[in-house]
Amino acid sequence: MPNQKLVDEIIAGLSQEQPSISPKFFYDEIGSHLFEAITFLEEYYPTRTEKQIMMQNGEAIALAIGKCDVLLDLGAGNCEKGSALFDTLLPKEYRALDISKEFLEQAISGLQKEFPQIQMQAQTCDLQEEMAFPDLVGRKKTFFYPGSSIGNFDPEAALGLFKNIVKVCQGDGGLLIGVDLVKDHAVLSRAYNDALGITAAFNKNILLHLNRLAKTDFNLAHWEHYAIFNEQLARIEMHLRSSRSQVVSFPGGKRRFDSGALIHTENSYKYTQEKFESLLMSGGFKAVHSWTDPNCYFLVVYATA
Ligand code: AVJ
Repeated sequence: MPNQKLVDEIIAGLSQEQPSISPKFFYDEIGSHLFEAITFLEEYYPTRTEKQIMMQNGEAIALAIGKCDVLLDLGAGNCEKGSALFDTLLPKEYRALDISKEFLEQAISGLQKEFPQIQMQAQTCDLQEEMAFPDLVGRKKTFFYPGSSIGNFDPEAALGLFKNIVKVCQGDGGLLIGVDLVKDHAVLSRAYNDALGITAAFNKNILLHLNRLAKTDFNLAHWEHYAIFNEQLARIEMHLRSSRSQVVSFPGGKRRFDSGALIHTENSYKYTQEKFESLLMSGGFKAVHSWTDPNCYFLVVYATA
């Protein structure tokens, strides 16, 4: 059964004067694979740069974190990044969280065989909502939020997530997080306008996902990928642009789009190290340790709760 709450959210977003779709809807099965393909593109530096930072500073990161009782992987997906931490952090328990449990359960059943000593559990979680872990009270938590997924949140919403994590940690544990840094605009723009058109396919695929989820009737032939760096707000914006005047229908309504009309699909905020660290501190974290790459393209931070 489709999740009525998500369907309502989609219809409300499309009905706004400035229509938008939440980037969480990118990640159906095809979208998840297209994102994985993006991470292999020469133009898309974040994933490989973060991995490089993690590998080169693994010991220092483990030292900053200390004992890890429960590892909570936010937006775990295929659990590849989270499980890469097992050998250095040695968590007793691994909690994989994501918007859909299907992917997680597959990933976890494979991992469980490889790491029988770690207790594992999949849990659905929408990071736009308040998190609570009543079954983990009193246990030291290490939250893991890699990949600059935090860039999808407005700074105010990111602050809300940080406060939520600090609250749940109860003065023990913290957050290991990766974030993309402000850099040369051409480098940023290329990362979201790759020559192969994978990012364009990733962006347009959100409409196929909506057609299934919310029974909309988007015709992909009439939408174009559009991504720009908004310097004022320090964010990449992705949009879908209507290439002609058209009407899109959904159960209970329809919407007209003029030629050139935009649907906003994603913000990807970029930070300076100073701004990001001070946002974490404003969220209530007590200390931050940061690591970057030689080009200062990406930042990994451990924030102590
Ligand atoms: C997964 C949110 C970090 O913002 O770079 C990649 C998603 N969008 N190409 C990003 C994405 C277009 C990605 N995040």
